[in-house]
Amino acid sequence: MKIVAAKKILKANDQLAAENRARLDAAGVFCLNVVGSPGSGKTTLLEALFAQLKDRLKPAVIEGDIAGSIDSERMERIGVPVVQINTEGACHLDANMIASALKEIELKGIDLLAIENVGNLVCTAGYDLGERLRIVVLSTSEGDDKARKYPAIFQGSHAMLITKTDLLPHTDFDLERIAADFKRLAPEGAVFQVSAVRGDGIAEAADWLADKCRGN
Ligand SMILES: Nc1nc2c(ncn2[C@@H]2O[C@H](COP(=O)(O)OP(=O)(O)OP(=O)(O)O)[C@@H](O)[C@H]2O)c(=O)[nH]1
Ligand SMILES: [Mg+2]
Repeated sequence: MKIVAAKKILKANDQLAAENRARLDAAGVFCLNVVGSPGSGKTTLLEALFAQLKDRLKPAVIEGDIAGSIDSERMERIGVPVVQINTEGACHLDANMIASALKEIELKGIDLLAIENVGNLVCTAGYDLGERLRIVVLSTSEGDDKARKYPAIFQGSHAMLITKTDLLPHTDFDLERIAADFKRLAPEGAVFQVSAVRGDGIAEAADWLADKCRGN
């Protein structure tokens, strides 16, 4: 019985996600779902990408957190329109939450809607939000075995952004190992190596994202 119920929830989520996607497509808004562990660098990466893209794209953000509005305040500080979702314990966003948040966003004039999911490599994998693209953020301090241990989240992602490359000299993180594991799980997936604090690799990742927004 429980398995059937879980399937029903996911089916209902898929339906709502399709509606979100249709709504965003109709408004000409490209939607990006950013997933990764707590502290992997998702917000810092978005800040760096938005700075790089400021003359090319007008972004908005939905921030998903269990509690608080720290990341939304960061977005407000850089002038990006933002809606905060507090999941109050849930370890992932779902399409219904996004549908509610969309009611609070003026989509006119927005090119890119980035959704920063709740920091989690497990639960976020099962929920389509209505995005066109999903990127998984993995920092060099988390270990290069994560694609083997949490394959689902890597499998469904269009790109893996390896963050905090400035810390590489202080870790045993093997870039080749994680890239090979990701390629096995997502053969078409792109891989970027970035340091958001130093700016390394941000231009390449931003160009790729801008291309995707243009439908390339
Ligand atoms: N050295 C280094 N630190 C970074 C980099 N990117 C982010 N950080 C630091 O990592 C910590 C977490 O960064 P956030 O961007 O808040 O991480 P997050 O994934 O958004 O975290 P949650 O939203 O809590 O899941 C902060 O102290 C950042 O300054 C980087 O490229 N290099
Ligand atoms: Mg964050």
